Amino acid sequence: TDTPVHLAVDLGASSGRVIAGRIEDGRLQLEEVHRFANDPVMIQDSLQWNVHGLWAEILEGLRIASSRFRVIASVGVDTWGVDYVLVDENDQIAAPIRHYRDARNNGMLERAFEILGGPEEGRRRMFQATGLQFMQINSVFQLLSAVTHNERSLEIADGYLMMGDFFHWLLSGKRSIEATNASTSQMLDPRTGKWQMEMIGELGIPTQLFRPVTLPATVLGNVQPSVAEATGLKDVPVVLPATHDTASAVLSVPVDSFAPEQPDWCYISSGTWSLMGCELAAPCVTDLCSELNFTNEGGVGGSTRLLKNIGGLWIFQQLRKSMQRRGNEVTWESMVSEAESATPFQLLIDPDHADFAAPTDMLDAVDAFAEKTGQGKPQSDGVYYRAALEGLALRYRVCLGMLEQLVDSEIKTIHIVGGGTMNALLCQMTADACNRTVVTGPVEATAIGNIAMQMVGTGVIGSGNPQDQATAVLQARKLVRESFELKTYTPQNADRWDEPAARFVALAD
Ligand code: LFR
Repeated sequence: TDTPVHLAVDLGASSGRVIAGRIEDGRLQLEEVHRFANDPVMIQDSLQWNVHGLWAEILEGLRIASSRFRVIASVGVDTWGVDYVLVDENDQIAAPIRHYRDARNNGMLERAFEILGGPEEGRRRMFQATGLQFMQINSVFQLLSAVTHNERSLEIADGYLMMGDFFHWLLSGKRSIEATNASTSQMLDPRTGKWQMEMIGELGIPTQLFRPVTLPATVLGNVQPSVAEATGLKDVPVVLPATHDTASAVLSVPVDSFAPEQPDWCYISSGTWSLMGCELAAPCVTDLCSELNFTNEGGVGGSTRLLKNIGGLWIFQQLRKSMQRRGNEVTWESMVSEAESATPFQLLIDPDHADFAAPTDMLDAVDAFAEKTGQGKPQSDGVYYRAALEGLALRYRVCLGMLEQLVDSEIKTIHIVGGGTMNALLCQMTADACNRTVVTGPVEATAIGNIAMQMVGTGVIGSGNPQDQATAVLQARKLVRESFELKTYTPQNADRWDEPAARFVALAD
């Protein structure tokens, strides 16, 4: 047909895809054009992203799309957060492009606090300045590591791009730094959206790397000639979505409100990570927020994503890799069904424990954790899989309690979006552990949010004024409700989770 399609390039930490979206008969229709793995590589002693491979896959996806669809209205890229690319004045990549799980970030939190006034004062100042949860993956700690190691690239670099910006730069030849992903760097003021130059400078990070941020829905310009030639896309504008995948996913939560004053719903964007939180009109930079270690990331339409980063399906995914390494080709389905038949609560693990952040082998890491916490070696594979899922559900339960405290409101419904919604066992566990109704879907929330924002930028949805994004968000969410099937999970046997929850809290402390 001649209905214009918008192309979302959606890069997660484990896989990437190119998805086409168009409105047909009042419903948003998606079509997956291309899917590929995103596997980091060890180079010398550092873990890096294979950006050349990713770029080749993106071009391939765009080439397929351009041969399949007659009218392509726009293209935009969203990615995981925190990672970045430094470019120099000759438009060349100035430094290796590292993975946030790289070991060079170890110890950088303490170092940053020290520079900013000592363990307590430094921490307080940094939270006040940025409103972000402290995690050593955050860009600021990666950059501090580069400073600490005297990386010469910092001297020649003259631009800081985050991953989505990087691919937009390759697509259009234009540099931009999009607001939602920039907010994951721990260098932005969440109230103004401006860089905290003073703090950045104090940490020894060159301030000239940072240009003012650009808002989602901005039209960057057409794909550049070399891309047009490689893909067949001609005169197609690059339109900025919310380039942080989580921001795009939250845009697709199928509710009929936007940043409500008294939130009665929360979201979990469920993938390699689980991001659980509320959408607020303004950041919550309070002592309690700092104490509970929640984050204030930038959302669409100027909203704040108050959330907690939870180590999501990462452990479950890595257990599969461990099995494969042992010559055991397990599938997601078989893992879920073995988890289902395992006895509940035999082994409790904390998905946020540092031991699970980047182990060489996840199965060994779980064994070591079980041993060290006196829980004994799991007797079947299903116990490992079940523990990975139960640990998450228990973490959600704790997080929900904190969230209700922070927003001072009762959360009635948990909306789960993203790939994790396909794991029905985990969704039911979430309803049970949290004793709340869980609504799941859409599964492709990130790509949908990406496409929706491109539609705002090109005037397909919204009030016509790209600045008025509240209207556009409500419209996009209505479109999601009318286009995709949602599923409801009602809590069952919630009280069975009380005892393990108490054990879990003791374990995680
Ligand atoms: C989710 C996500 C999280 C971010 C983590 C690392 O894909 O973007 O929001 O904290 O990846 O970048």
